[in-house]
Amino acid sequence: MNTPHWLLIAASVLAVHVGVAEDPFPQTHLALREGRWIKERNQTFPFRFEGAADDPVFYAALRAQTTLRAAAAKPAPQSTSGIGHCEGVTVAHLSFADCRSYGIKVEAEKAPKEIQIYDCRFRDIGVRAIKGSAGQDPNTRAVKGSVRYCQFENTKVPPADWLFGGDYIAAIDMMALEDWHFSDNLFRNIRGRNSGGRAAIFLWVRSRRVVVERNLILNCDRGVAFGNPGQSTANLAGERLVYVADGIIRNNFIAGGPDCGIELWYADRIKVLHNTIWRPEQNWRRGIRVGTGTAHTELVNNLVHGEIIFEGGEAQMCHNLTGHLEGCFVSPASGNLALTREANGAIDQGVPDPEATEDISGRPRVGRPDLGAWESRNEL
Ligand SMILES: [Ca+2]
Repeated sequence: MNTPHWLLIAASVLAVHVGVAEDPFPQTHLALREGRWIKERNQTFPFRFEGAADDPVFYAALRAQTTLRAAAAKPAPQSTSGIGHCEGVTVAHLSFADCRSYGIKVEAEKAPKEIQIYDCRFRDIGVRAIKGSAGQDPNTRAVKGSVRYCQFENTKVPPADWLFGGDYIAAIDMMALEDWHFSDNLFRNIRGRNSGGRAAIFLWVRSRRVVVERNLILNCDRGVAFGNPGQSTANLAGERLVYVADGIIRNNFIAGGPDCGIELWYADRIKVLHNTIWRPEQNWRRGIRVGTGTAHTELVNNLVHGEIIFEGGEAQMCHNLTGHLEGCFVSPASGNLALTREANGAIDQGVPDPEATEDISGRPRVGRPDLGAWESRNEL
C-alpha cells in the first residue's frame, strides 16, 4: 500500500470563487497548476489526498507562491478537498473560500492517522469548513490529529432553501475521532439563517480523548458542542450512545451568539475547565448546557455571564461563577473577555487544577487561579 507518509501543503494560496448568480456560496473547484495530485475518478473532490493501493503515490511539495486556481466544476464538487486513507498529512497555510459544502473532509471511516490542519483560513464555507465523517464500524476512527491556529469566518447568510432552512452550518463537525486537539483557533459569525446552526466546534459519534482549548469563538450560533440531542446515521442500532468520551474543554473565550456557549449531550467523562462565556440577552441562561446522557463530568473554574443549566445530564460543579457579570470583562462585544479590575468575584477565586495550569494566553497560573480562561496579571 503506497500510503504517503509525508505530504506537506505549504503554499500561498489564492482560492478564487466561481460566481453563480444569486448563490451566496458558489460552487468552487480548485485546480492545481503545480504539484502532482490525485484526481478522483468520479470527481467528487476536485483534489484529494489519498494513497489507496491502486493509486500511485502522490506527493505535493508545493513551492511557496503556488497558486490554486478555481475553475467551473461540473458536476459540482461536494467539497474542495478530502482526506481518506492517509497517514502523516499536514495541511498548512491554505485558504479555503466560497465553497458550497465542505472545505476539508476527513473520512474517519478510512482510518486516517496523524492529520494536522495548521494555519488555514476558511471563509464563507457553506456547510462545514471541516467535516469529519464516520462509518458504522465502531472500531474505526481518525486517530491522532489536530486543528490549530486556523481562522473560520462567514460573512454571508445561507439561503432558506438549503438544508434545515439554511441552518445546516458549522465550522468543525467531526465524528469518530481519537486523540485530537483543537486549539488556538478563531471562529467568527458561523451562523445559520435562523440562528439554528450547529456549534463552531461540534464533535460527536464515538469520539474520544479530544481536547478543545484556547479558542476564541465570537458571535457563532453555538460555541462548543460535545454530542447533540439527536441521532446520527452513523449510530448503530442498540449501541449505548456515547458521543464523546474522555474530553477536555478548557480555557476558551466564547462571546455572543444566539443559542448557547457550551453544550454536552451523551458525553462521558468530560472536564469543562476555566472557560469564559458571555451570553447575550437571547438565550441568556444557556451558558453551559449539561444535556441528556452526560455523566462522570466535571465543571470547574468556569466564568459565565449567563447560567449553567442541567437538561437531563449530570456533572459535578466546583468553583464556577455565573450570573450578571457586567464590568468584569474588557470588551465582551469584541470577544475580549480578559478580566478587568472590577472582576473581584473571579480574581483568585478558583481552585488549582492539574489539567489547567496555564491560561488562554499560555501564561502559567501561579498561586490562586482566577475563574475563567484569563489569568489576570499581577499589575492589576
Ligand atoms: Ca490569580
